Amino acid sequence: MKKCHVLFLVFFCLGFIVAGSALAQNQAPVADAGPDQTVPSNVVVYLDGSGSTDDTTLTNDLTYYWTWDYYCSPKEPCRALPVLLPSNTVQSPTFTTNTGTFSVPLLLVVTDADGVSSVADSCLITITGPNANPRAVAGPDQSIRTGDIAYLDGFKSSDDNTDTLDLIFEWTLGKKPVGSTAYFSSSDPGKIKLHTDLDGTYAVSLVVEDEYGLKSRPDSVFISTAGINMAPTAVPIPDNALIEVGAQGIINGLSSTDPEGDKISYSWELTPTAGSAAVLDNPVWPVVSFIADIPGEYTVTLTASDFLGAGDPVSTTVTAVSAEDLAQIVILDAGVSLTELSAGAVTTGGNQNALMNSLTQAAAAIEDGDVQKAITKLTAAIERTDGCILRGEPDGNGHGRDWVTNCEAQYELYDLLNTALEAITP
Ligand SMILES: [Ca+2]
Ligand SMILES: [Ca+2]
Ligand SMILES: [Ca+2]
Ligand SMILES: [Ca+2]
Repeated sequence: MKKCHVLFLVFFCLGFIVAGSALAQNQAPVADAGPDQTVPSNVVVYLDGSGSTDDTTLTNDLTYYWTWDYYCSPKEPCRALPVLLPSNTVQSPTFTTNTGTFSVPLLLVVTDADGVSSVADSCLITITGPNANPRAVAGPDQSIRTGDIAYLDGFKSSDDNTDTLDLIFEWTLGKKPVGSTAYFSSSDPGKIKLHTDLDGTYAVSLVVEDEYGLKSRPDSVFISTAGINMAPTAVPIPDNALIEVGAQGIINGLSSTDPEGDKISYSWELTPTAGSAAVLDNPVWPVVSFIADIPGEYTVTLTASDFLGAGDPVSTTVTAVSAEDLAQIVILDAGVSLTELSAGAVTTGGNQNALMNSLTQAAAAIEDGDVQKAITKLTAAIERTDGCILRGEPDGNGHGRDWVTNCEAQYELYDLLNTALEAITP
């Protein structure tokens, strides 16, 4: 009796195990209706049931059944829901959204080859209404130097349902200067570079497209390069110079300017006086020099260029004369300046005349070849106009009192008279 119970239990338990094994061999599939989707009206929606799985039947061999989870009632008016294409029994059907705004779940049930069905999975389809066109914003008009790059940014463009970063950007170069080969470059479709080459106006338009293929109106941006970048102005200094034969003529171009602050390059040309063998030491430096080997006029021409090209050439002359001529010319210049001084710039009219006499006598001594006398007269004259430069103010009463009492006037006369003195001093 006891043995019989045991046997019965064994068979009873075995029966459960066999039955359990049979059930475990085919489990129900699992449906996956794909993600929820929010879409505008009149667009094609793509459903995706390919995430469904089963233990015994391959995903592609499952039977699919999609239905809208929607029932009309006295409370809920009946709607015409979109028809799934090509049918509601394929893995991934499509449908075109109708007008109106609503949210309706879409259910997917899959069935395996043995006829075992899944629990329904749902995705929520929300139709937001008409799809608005995106708006293209190509950015403000620009003025740049010819040859520079215009940076264009379309990321101010927007749309009702497509993120700006997901818009499709189409840039078009329309109008451009005749003969231009300007071109776009870009590493990011929303931001492009226009490489300009000629003076003029470039018209660029932007069209953006949302993820449902709806395009914006074109937005235009104008890039102007006409006359924006001016050539540099060449300024050779000194304006006109007088030097002694055999001396170095030095011309400085560093005062040249460019309106946009562009880097300036220098190009110099020397036209020496007839018979001279003078050459410029380095005609592309900002400062040049040459030796004035014979008396005469030397013309030095500076052309200043920026990265776009040359400005107008500007010339200056350097006149080379003998030491005696140089001394006489500058003494003459000093004499002219002295006679022009107002009463307030000298001690007395008598002193002004006395100083003038010294200059006249110095010039005459040079003419006569009496260098020592010329030096004496010049030295005496210089003593009457040297306080400001040597001591900071005109010398007052006493030996060497200054007859010229205006510092500006002193500087000019002192400089001229010393040039004369240096020229004739052996
Ligand atoms: Ca199964
Ligand atoms: Ca849109
Ligand atoms: Ca410039
Ligand atoms: Ca003095």
